[in-house]
Amino acid sequence: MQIFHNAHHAQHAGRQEMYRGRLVACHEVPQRLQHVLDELARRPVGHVTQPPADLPLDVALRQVHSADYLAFLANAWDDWVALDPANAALDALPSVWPLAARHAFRTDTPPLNFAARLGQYAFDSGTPLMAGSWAAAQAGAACALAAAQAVLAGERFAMALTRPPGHHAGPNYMGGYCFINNAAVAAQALRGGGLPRVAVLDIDYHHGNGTQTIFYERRDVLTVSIHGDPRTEYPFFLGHADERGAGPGDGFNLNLPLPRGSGFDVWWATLQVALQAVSDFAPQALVVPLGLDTFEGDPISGFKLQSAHYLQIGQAIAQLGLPTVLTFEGGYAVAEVGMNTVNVLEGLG
Ligand code: OKP
Ligand code: ZN
Repeated sequence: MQIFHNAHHAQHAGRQEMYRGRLVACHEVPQRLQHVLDELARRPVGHVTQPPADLPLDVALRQVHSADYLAFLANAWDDWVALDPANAALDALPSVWPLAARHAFRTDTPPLNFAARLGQYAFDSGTPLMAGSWAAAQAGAACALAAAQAVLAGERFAMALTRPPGHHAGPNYMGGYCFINNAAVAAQALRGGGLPRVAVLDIDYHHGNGTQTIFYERRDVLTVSIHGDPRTEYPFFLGHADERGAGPGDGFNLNLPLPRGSGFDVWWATLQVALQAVSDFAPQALVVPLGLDTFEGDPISGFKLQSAHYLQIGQAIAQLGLPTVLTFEGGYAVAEVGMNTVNVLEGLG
């Protein structure tokens, strides 16, 4: 398999995220990716390479994100520093939001103040934006695009090995450590390459709210997600079982929330439901937003999967028989994330 590695990922290295009234050290750290690369050096299950420089990235980004959001991201760091030169020493975090409520706040008159603009385009205060975040996110999207192109060219498996992750980023917002939705970029590129139907199977601990929303009204991209029940788990405000898609996309979104504390037996049984839904859709390709935060040792998540289970998960994905792009999402047990990731890749066969 081809593994496209984001050589620019470390330009994004947030210092602190807001958590329950205090700033805590970021969980989504550059060492996560380094551990995967180190494990791949020990167990070379694929060819680690970098995306070509001449990809049509801007077009690919505009197919899944709005132009105003992309312009916001491109200028965000400069605007943050312009707000106050002292901000150059700080990560940008939002602290005010246009909460959706009747007769309350307006977003039809875009604010000029950057602190307000940050709140307009970010849905949490856990996603620090810094000088290199846009460059790192763009280079990551290039990995996703390259992985899709590799699959279109006949590769059975390809992976975008990148951070920051992507599955929480929506059409016009960042959040959940995510800026650009790499899985959506890959799925859309597979569609653009002429495949009529593409399925997304999100197995990160957290609901892939961004991917769901991007494809919610479409029947050409099936989105399936197994995740912690949003009644108790992040991102809280999306990911319920009754979200089935809308308009022409009605019936083409499947959420399989599980209680915090679920172990492998219930997770595995739920995976069979997800795999059956993917099979029934009869797609020509699959995208797997791969989070390793289902691991029992994950510090911010609540499932209890063990390292050996990731081999089985890889095998089950491979048994679908589909050309598959994987994107690297969560997984915050940093010392184990390399082993668990490469276990999935080894299981693919
Ligand atoms: C991103 B991905 C924990 C607070 C939760 C957001 C979690 C984002 C997860 N202290 N903060 O889906 O792994
Ligand atoms: Zn996650």
